Amino acid sequence: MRRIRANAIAILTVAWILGTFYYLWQDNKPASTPSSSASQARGRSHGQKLAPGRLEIHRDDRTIPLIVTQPPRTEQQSQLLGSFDEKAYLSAKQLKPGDDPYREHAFNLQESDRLGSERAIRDTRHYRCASLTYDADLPATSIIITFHNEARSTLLRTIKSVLMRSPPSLIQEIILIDDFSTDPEDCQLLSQIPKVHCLRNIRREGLIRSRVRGANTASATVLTFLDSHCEVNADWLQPMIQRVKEDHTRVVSPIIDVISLDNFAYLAASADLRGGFDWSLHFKWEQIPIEQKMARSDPTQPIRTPVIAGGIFVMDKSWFNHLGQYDTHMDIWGGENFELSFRVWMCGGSLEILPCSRVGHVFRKRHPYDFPEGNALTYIKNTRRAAEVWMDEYKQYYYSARPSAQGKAFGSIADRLTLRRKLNCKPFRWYMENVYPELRVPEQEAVSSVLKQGGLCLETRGREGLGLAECRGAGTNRPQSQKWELAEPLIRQQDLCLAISAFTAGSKVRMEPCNSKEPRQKWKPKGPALQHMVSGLCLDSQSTNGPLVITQCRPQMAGQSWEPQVIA
Ligand code: UD2
Ligand code: MN
Repeated sequence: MRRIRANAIAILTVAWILGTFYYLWQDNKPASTPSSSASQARGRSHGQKLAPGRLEIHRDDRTIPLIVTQPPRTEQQSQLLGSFDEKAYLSAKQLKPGDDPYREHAFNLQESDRLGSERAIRDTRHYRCASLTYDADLPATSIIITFHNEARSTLLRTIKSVLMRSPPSLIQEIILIDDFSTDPEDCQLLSQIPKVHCLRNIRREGLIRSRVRGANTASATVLTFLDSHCEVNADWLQPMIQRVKEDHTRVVSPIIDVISLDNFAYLAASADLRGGFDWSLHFKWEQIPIEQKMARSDPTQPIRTPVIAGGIFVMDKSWFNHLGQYDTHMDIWGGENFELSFRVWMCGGSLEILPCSRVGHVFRKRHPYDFPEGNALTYIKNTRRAAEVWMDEYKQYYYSARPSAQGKAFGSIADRLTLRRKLNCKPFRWYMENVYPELRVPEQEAVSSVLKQGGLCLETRGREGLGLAECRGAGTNRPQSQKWELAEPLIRQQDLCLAISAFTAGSKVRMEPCNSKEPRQKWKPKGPALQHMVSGLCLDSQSTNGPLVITQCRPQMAGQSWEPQVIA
């Protein structure tokens, strides 16, 4: 009896060990079959086990549901693709053994090909997004995808992800613009897929003119632009069309998730970012300003953005046309996102990023294609056009940040200036003040002057003191104590600035460490006088020997008359 029991325990133990080994072996099996979505998801999810359906992971005190989007079943698949022979399309272009998988597309082509045309990706939205509802009668959209020598596997995955993860009724058509790729079949063959149309440029136009061509043939009332190496995520389209339906002047973007250019893992991007730029017109992602972040109680709310990245957005077609589409004198790539963003904001619209819409994109480190006029010159031409048409007096900062742009050809902008006038757009100053106040205006280049009153000069005495004294030296030989920089609103001498001691008439004026945010240090010219901006009182020498004070402005009085004279 005892022996039987011992044997039974031994058999159960062995079975348990074998079972465990089998389970672990299954779990570590590489994702080799592209159609096996469960193993795909597992392979790319950094150790979290994902399977189609709803799972939950527990992190700290929060429960985060993970919804893995389902690939369609085979019969759905054949309906989606019509007569298109996917296998033949993909296998006609294969990486040859020994080829550098990064050479042609600046991403790992081998990995992209291996993934096949569909895969499950993680639903990267905030969990609250899944419970939002949208109007049942949303308008359909035309999807516009322009490409130049895109890899077949990434292009097809872009299209299939749209067909798989959008309500069919919202997809009016998918318009591909083949921007004179080497092989016309890359595009032509795809038009066998229902709803997919292919337009081929007879010469290289660049993405800007190609998108305009696509938009001009679109039959839906809403346009959706995508790059040719994207994967759209669950419910990506409804939030964007909803916002545009509610207000046609909104131009909306998804959060752009990252598809790794090395292993094609689908990675969630931060939901706290918006689009920004520096004065050289270089796009960057930046944190939402802290006050806005604090005010966001609902993570599903749209994020206002000063600019969009450019590739992925939804816009009402008649609004796109009304606002002048794109500047079609821009070539190949770059700058069009600034031009569009400035125009939308300044001419009565708005730009936003919708956190409940997610689209993955393969971000690359270099352009895989050539620029007929050279990369740098093209970027300068395009951004110069944007700066010249839209940035008013602020364009000087663009030129200081990008000195090489000066003197470079950028063509005629007469038509775009006419458009700006016709649309009655606001000045760039308005954009700076209302849309992007966080963009710091560079400090004015300091010019040294003397501040003369009659034959006397304003000078510093000791660390804090001030007074009038005979002007000494000439030109650059002036003593340091009589040299002033008028860097509005500051009046500075090295690191010290002219400041009032109190806001009332008669208060003394002295020197203190500069701080451009300090109200006591802010001045502006008022005729020949220097007015303190906050108190409204003017710098007054009263008598040549007395202390400097602020008094009621009477610019015609000798004691308030300051004549700045630039030192050569
Ligand atoms: C970003 C945008 C891109 C565009 C660009 C600035 C995203 C995700 N991408 O650069 O859409 O706004 O900034 O101009 O926001 N293409 C052509 N013809 C050409 C060159 C490119 O059709 O001569 C296609 C290309 O195949 C791709 C799209 O235009 O589908 C954008 O080009 P990209 O992917 O090289 O640009 P990207 O993502 O670096
Ligand atoms: Mn791209």
